[in-house]
Amino acid sequence: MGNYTITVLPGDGIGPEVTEQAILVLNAIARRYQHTFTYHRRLVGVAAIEAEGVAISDESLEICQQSDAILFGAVGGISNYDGSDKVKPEEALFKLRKGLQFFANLRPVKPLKNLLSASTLKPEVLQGTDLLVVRELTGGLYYGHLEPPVPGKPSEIRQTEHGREAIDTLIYTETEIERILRVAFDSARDRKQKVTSVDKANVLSSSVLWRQVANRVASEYPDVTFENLLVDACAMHLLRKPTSFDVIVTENLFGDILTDEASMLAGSMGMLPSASLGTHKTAHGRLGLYEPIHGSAPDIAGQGKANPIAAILSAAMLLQYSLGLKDEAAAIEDAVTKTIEAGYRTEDLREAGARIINTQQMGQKIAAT
Ligand code: GGG
Repeated sequence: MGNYTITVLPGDGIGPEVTEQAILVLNAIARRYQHTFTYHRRLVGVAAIEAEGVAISDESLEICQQSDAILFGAVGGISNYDGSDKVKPEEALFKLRKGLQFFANLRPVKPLKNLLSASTLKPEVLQGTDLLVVRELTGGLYYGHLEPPVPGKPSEIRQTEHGREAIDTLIYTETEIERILRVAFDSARDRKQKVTSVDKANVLSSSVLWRQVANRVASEYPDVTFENLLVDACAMHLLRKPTSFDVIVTENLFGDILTDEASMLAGSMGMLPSASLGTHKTAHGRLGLYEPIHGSAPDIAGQGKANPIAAILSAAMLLQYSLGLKDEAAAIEDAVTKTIEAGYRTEDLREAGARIINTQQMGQKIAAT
């Protein structure tokens, strides 16, 4: 029985509709276990740009920092990404991650038994898949800086005497690499004791440093099986033999791409939750940001087609990691499994014999289970 404050950032596109279902489920948990969740709703992304002129306001950032946890939907509008947007809605996420130092992004991938046939992979290849991608979240190409550094400008397109050129920089300090590797090794100790560090050390200097640090940290965890793997090989093995992985640790952009690929092992992008954690402490544990890995999918927004399960499982991670409510988190995971076992599916998981329901109905089914 406890009182907790949760900042809710629904965002754009399908963000608000999936986040509402996560709140419905959290409220069911609050009733069952007699907790009080107080929600502070704030604008982010396109919604914030239109109302406040920025992707996330300083006041919203402050409210996030004061709360026990942050529940995030998705950001992004209809854009052709040709540089014509004055302010990018995605900046909200980058500011939150950097500002609150959420350097570790945990993305579990565990296909549900009854969804094995929903994947494009054969069920016998998927059977037993249970992996965790630990994505570094506050460094790499997302946050590189120009030399000399220009504040707030990780990259640019510039005019030279030979025409235009574009520059992005990929920078990692040894400290940044070491702290994310330790998250991976510590996580592996609670799982199947295996870590795969993914890099591109045959090409990138940042990956050579990454590999040197990984080898050193690995030597401190003799109980954990360790391997280095090139990112291209990892992309292939995820489809060939996903059961060979336990914890995958990798840099920011590789982690973003590999987890979109890995989501198809679980049947859909709409199935994968995530937790972004740092070192900021709260009265109840660690401050964290919880969001589905999918984006705002503006093409299906408002049609009831979005799968809220990734958002609902993100709420379960919020209970576990930030509020320390493990039984309550397990109750949500159990309700999701049972709802899927009962044959209910959203549009993204359509298959023969499925009982197709909409976003809201899926939230209600899970909340009532
Ligand atoms: N819920 C995830 C989301 O909104 N994704 C949009 C996005 O811009 N993602 C970039 C990233 O996660 O690095």
